[in-house]
Parts: sequence; C-alpha cells; structure tokens
Amino acid sequence: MKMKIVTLISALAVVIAASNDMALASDQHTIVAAAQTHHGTGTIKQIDKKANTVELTHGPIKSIGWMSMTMVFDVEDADLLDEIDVGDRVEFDFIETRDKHYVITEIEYVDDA
Ligand SMILES: [Cu+2]
Repeated sequence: MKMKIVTLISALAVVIAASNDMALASDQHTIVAAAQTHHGTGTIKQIDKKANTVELTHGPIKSIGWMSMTMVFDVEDADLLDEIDVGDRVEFDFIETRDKHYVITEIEYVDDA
C-alpha cells in the first residue's frame, strides 16, 4: 500500500511539473524567444522620438546571420534616444522578439578616432 501511494504522488508530481512548464512556456514565449542579445555597430541615420525607433546602418551581425544593411530598430527605453544624434557612430545591443521585432536595449556613442 505504501508503494502505491508513493507511485501516485510521483505521478502527480510529474503532471504538476508538466503543466507548470506549459503555463510558463506560453506566458513567457516572448521573453524566451528574446533571450539572446545580439551586438552590433553602426551609424545613426534617423531618430523618431514619437515612434521610439531609430534607423541605422549596421555592419554584419554574425549571431543573427545579418549582412550590413540599413534598417529600423525599436528602442526599449525612450531615454536611450537622448544619448545619440544622427550621424553618430554607435555600438548597440538588441534582442529579437518572437514576432520579429528588433529592440535595442543598450546603445552608446563610440569614438572612431
Ligand atoms: Cu539589419
């Protein structure tokens, strides 16, 4: 009898663990997909403080399989846009969300000289 109870409890534990994982996975899908931070360097082309976006020309970014290109990124924190100007050479970190948005989490001016 003791054995049966132990078996039942461990079976329940498995079920609970599985359903917890599933809840976690669906709630946090965006976060999970966004876990990898990519790093790039580029030049600021345009800043849109209303839309919270920045257009920049970036060099190759191996971690995400990108060649050099000009594109628009979302910015996680609008304050980041106060630290940069059009024409600035920058380094930046960004994440890719599950719905294929590219969101800059860090950006800083770099001196080329
Ligand atoms: Cu790009």
